[in-house]
Amino acid sequence: MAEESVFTDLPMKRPREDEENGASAATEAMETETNSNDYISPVIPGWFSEISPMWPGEAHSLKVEKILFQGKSDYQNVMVFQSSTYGKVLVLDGVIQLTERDECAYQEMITHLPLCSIANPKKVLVIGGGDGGVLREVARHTSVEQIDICEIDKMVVDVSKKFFPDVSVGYEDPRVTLHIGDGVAFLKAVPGGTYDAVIVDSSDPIGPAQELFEKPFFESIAKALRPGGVVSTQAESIWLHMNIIEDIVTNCRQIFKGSVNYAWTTVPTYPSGMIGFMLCSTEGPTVDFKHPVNPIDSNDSQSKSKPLKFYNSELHTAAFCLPSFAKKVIDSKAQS
Ligand code: SPD
Repeated sequence: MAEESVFTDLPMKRPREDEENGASAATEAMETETNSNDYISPVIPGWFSEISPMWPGEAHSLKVEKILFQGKSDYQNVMVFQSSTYGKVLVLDGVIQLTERDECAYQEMITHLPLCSIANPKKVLVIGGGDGGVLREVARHTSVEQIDICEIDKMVVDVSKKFFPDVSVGYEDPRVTLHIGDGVAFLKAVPGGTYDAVIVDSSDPIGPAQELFEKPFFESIAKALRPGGVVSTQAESIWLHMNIIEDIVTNCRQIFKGSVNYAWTTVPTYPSGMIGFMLCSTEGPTVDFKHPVNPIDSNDSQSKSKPLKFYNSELHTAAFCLPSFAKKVIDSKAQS
């Protein structure tokens, strides 16, 4: 079984109850809109509607069969419900994190895009990703010897282990060590050049994940990576968040002196039906993300775990093809 540790020696992110003027306007707006009825839509009874200032004027809805869990951690509201058509759904602060039906697209792509782009990854760090799905995917790589994960919210880990066994199965891999704590503080304490790959599986940049989208965090990642090491981070939607993506690309271009790329995948239950990833490498051996050198399709690891549902080498290369409106903006930021 995986080891577990709780930091005592690192500064912890302050829980939301302690926030004075620190809560963002966006967070406050969301709480105002959604604090009644625990995110079950007042408009269509029996449906969950995902309402957030991050996608104003729209709200994807899922029909609820049964609410299985509702809790409030030190950091966020946590809910699990059984939906009619997407299986069980994990919701944090009113935002869908995963559904049993389409989680494979996100977890496989955010993991295999970086790990299939370098030969023999050995040490991997996951920031966030408390549900364990990214761990499940990292564990497919037989070259990997050490998998560290730093998740701020223990309730997410516990809830995933109880309600999402096919996702949290990642924790059963003996190479995994779980650290409960603030990913920003964890990374600052990592000795330079430690990891071959860092995967940042965060929620959206309001609430506990806000700092995971800021420049100092990316600087810490670059320091923690070996030369030619790779990072993959959740990088939002080209339909909804071009301003966020522009900032991330600008920061990454300044920090990662290897390559900087935006890739994307379809996820039906995420806002706008898609989500993107920033794939960057540090100075050192060249990483050509668009042409995987470490294919997992033929990897013998699949005989020990369930087959991949979504990722393959063709999708890997296609994920970097962008619609013209996004390509124009991202390429211009990448060159500046
Ligand atoms: N808009 C929601 C983005 C959620 C990204 N993280 C999902 C966690 C799945 N492991």
